[in-house]
Amino acid sequence: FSPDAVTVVFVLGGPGAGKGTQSSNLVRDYGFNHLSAGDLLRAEQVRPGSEYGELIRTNIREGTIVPMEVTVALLSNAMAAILAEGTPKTTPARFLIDGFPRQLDQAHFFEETVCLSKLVLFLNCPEDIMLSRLLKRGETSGRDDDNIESIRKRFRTFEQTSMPVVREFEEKGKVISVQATGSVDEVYERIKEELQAKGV
Ligand code: UP5
Ligand code: MG
Repeated sequence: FSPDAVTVVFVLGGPGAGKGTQSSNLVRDYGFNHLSAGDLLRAEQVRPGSEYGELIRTNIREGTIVPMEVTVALLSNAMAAILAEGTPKTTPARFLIDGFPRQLDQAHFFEETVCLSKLVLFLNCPEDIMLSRLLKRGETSGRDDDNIESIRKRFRTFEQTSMPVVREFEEKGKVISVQATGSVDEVYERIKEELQAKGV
């Protein structure tokens, strides 16, 4: 597909910051299509015949990052499928890409081979709050990485590997940073205010 056909907003933030939750709000109110890199990887992990199942499983459990070729292919295929349906709610079609890019080389590779991002929504949340959200979700989520060992590893990867991505986009003036503490509604109000200020 042509880069002109799409507007991409990356949604970044630590594990449990609320990327998926707030993306759902934005889909409802702004006509975005939501693509969660983690959800796409989890679906690929269990897809019969996938050659990446074991690779994805191990990386998710260890909180490390799946090789970017796998993730970028899943994302661009998902975008192409939505465009091929021919029913985007807006022109250009708006995509929220949640939980990607998590490493500098992924950001560069995506923007060189798929399209440039317009904005980055960064959900800024302290670890203690993310930890309690994830432990609570872990009681029912069935996610392999919602346990204390994996959560600690995810936090480390986020700080060491993913925060540099946020900083690089910040230097380019693309980041909307929102405090992700408080209730879901409070966070969403802050997001809407910031988007309005940016003319989205
Ligand atoms: N919740 C949300 N907001 C709340 C609020 N304001 N107040 C109270 N509770 C709130 O929310 C987490 C939980 O908190 C939920 O129970 C929610 O109800 C509650 P959610 O919206 O799910 O947060 P999110 O930021 O989406 O958390 P998630 O756990 O999905 O973040 P991760 O970044 O850890 O997970 P992701 O699925 O993106 O990635 C998983 C793994 O996949 C990675 O660790 C990595 O191994 C792999 N991966 C890659 O390798 N490459 C990629 O590009 C992407 C992923
Ligand atoms: Mg998520």
